[in-house]
Amino acid sequence: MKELEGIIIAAHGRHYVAQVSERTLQCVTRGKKSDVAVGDTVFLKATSADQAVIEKIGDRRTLLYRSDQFKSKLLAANLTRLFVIVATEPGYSDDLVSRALVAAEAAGIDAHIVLNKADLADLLPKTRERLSLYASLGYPLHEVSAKSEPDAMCGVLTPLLQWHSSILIGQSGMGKSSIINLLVPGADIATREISEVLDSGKHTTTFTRRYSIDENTSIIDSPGFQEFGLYHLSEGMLERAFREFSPHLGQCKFYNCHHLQEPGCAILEAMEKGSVAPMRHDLYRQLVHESSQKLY
Ligand SMILES: Nc1nc2c(ncn2[C@@H]2O[C@H](COP(=O)(O)OP(=O)(O)OP(=O)(O)O)[C@@H](O)[C@H]2O)c(=O)[nH]1
Ligand SMILES: [Mg+2]
Ligand SMILES: [Zn+2]
Repeated sequence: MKELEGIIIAAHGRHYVAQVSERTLQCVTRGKKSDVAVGDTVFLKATSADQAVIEKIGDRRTLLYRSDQFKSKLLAANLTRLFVIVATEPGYSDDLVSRALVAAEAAGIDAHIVLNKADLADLLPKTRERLSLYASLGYPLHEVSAKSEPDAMCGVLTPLLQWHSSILIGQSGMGKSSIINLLVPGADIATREISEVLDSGKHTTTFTRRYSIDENTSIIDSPGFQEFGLYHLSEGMLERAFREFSPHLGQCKFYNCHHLQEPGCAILEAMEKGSVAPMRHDLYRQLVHESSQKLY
């Protein structure tokens, strides 16, 4: 059979769905391979009218992934922009927000933060205050309410999506799917159809799904995460993924400084002076530790 070229639009474990022109095909990889991500360009061999085997993956522009001690898990390929979605309620974890930002930096993906559920007014001042740290680092922060101000929300986000391959990531319940359903009319229906194929169907998102908005614009919904391991990032990658470190890199007394406890460390000095947040440095320390624990 002839080779088909498609794009992976959904992934659930080792099962994938590819879009090939107007058709969607269920795909598997050969053997035990699971190195395919949503957003990948793939070359397929059809095995029936609606099934195919992934023969080859096209070159990737970017690759977003998580990892634990033993293996890495691909989140999406060819992204150019990432939105970390947080909400007034349920509460979000700063550790996870920063991890997502670090992952984006390391992958070369432009990161924004979206504060959803701004309609929950009681919680808004406190949440804004907590998020000011990221804004001070230069991450654009957008305040929206998918529920009470859907048009305003689309007005803020739609221009940011244009010409980009974007993903929404964040913890469960922050409103990622609610936002996507407003940005992509019909997304919920498409999701339900794929849920049947991939065997889920619950309210919470259980698989990663890409929607095409136009030829040059797409957006990916992803399941909420509770952890975001970054064992795959080396120390050298980590120090560059914390953007507030960059003015100080190369200024330490020792050229091979780990920025953990070394005398004359410019990053530690910056933290003492208040220009590096202790919370961010704690995460850096934790990630350096994770990096040293990697077993693959
Ligand atoms: N008050 C309020 N509730 C909202 C808003 N946006 C979404 N919600 C509600 O928040 C809940 C979770 O929304 P989802 O869109 O399913 O959240 P999600 O981030 O996709 O969650 P997972 O798929 O589990 O990761 C739903 O009950 C939504 O109705 C908002 O702007 N304000
Ligand atoms: Mg969801
Ligand atoms: Zn240092």
